[in-house]
Amino acid sequence: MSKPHITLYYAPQTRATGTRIILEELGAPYDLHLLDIQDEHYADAGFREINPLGKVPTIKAGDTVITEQVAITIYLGDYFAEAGLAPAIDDPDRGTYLRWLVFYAACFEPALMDKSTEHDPGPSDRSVYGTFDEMISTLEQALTPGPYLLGERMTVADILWGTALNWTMMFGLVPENPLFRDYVQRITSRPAAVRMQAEDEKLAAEQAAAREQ
Ligand SMILES: N[C@@H](CCC(=O)N[C@@H](CS)C(=O)NCC(=O)O)C(=O)O
Repeated sequence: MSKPHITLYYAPQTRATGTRIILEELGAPYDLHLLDIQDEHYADAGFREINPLGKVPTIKAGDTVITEQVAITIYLGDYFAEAGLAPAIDDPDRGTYLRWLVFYAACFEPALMDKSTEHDPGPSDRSVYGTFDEMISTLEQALTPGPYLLGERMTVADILWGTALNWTMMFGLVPENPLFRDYVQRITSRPAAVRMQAEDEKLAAEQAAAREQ
């Protein structure tokens, strides 16, 4: 069966950057649909018909719309399985892989958003992620001994986590420590991430210049 054509709805220097790095690491062919999310009208041209939240990353795989970084990551890792960056469904590592991917959306992001908006999640036993510190120390344990979430085996989950820890440490939301710093370095120094970082800087500058016209 031929693979569906992938279109990535994209804005530079956003959560979509991690998804684009994943596509590059997988060697997957894709088209880029560029959006300037700093332009208040960016979703006017029909993007909300595709994703009612107007958020990136969003992908279209053939006629199927997939939103949410984690869903997209799982989908792409499986669809481009020949790249060897996702444990198959019957692989003993599959459960751990899914665990840390879902932890990203279900615990890490809510904890960060609460922290950045100074929202009190309530007592640990009522909060979906426990406390912020418990969430961080759980992540530290997941990355110990490393070098990746599955030990010696790197997967698309590491690309998601490595790029996310990079921007969240940069914004001071996640405490810097040698474990996270080395992990981020391991992911962001890979050729795909270096290329996309440079490309993002160029795209962001072009969008800023176009906004000023
Ligand atoms: N839950 C979404 C969050 C995506 C998200 O927040 N994307 C931001 C960019 S980093 C966005 O599209 N913001 C544009 C807006 O809401 O106007 C996911 O995990 O994919």
